[in-house]
Amino acid sequence: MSYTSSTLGAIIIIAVSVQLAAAGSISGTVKMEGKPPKAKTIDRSADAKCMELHPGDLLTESWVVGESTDEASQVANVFVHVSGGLAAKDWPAPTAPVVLDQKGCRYEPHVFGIRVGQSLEIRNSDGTTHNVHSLAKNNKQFNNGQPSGAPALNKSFDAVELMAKIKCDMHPWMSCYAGVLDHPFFAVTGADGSYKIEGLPAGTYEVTAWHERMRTRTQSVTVGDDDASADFLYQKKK
Ligand SMILES: [Cu+2]
Repeated sequence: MSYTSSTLGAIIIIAVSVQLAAAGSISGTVKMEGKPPKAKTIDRSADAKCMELHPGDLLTESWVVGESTDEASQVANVFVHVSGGLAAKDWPAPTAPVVLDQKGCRYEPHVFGIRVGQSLEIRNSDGTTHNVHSLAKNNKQFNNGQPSGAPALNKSFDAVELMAKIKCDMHPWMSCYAGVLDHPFFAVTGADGSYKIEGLPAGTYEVTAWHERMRTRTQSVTVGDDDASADFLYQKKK
């Protein structure tokens, strides 16, 4: 049988509308009232290599903010995830690993999401020795030295954990955080505080934002045919 162009058009339209009905998204921006403490310059004099590897100042990463006024600041490195309302279902973890790099004596990325059972490939791109020390609470901890040029370490997490801290004992300023989930509905805010969680079936969900220096915030969000929006505003501590 041969398809006319109008039949093909109809098939394409049906395919697109099925996809739209099956998957929505939640997006928004995370801000805090006022301005956070200023990032500090890290003293790297204990390891000359770290001075070389990261020219210019190396700044603390507890507070990375985008646009910042006296009223509000966009906050990066917030882990936003669906924390309730998902139908009981297995969401197979991707076979591709999450890559965590040590570069210029800092971790890249500083905050990331990973699935239970998914491989975490830890690279050392620096010409110096790091050790990768997991302080996980729900998962087995690990502590491995990784000299310059050593092959990547492959790790994984067996259980959900919010958040598993990883640090370097050689360079005390180096830390990062992994949000370990058994589903794919999470995102980390970028430099402008924005995030987007995609592929959600229609429904009402609990969405939680985590930041290393602030308490978690949770709100209820309904995803329908349109993309839902959920902003978070951290109030100043009273
Ligand atoms: Cu290190």
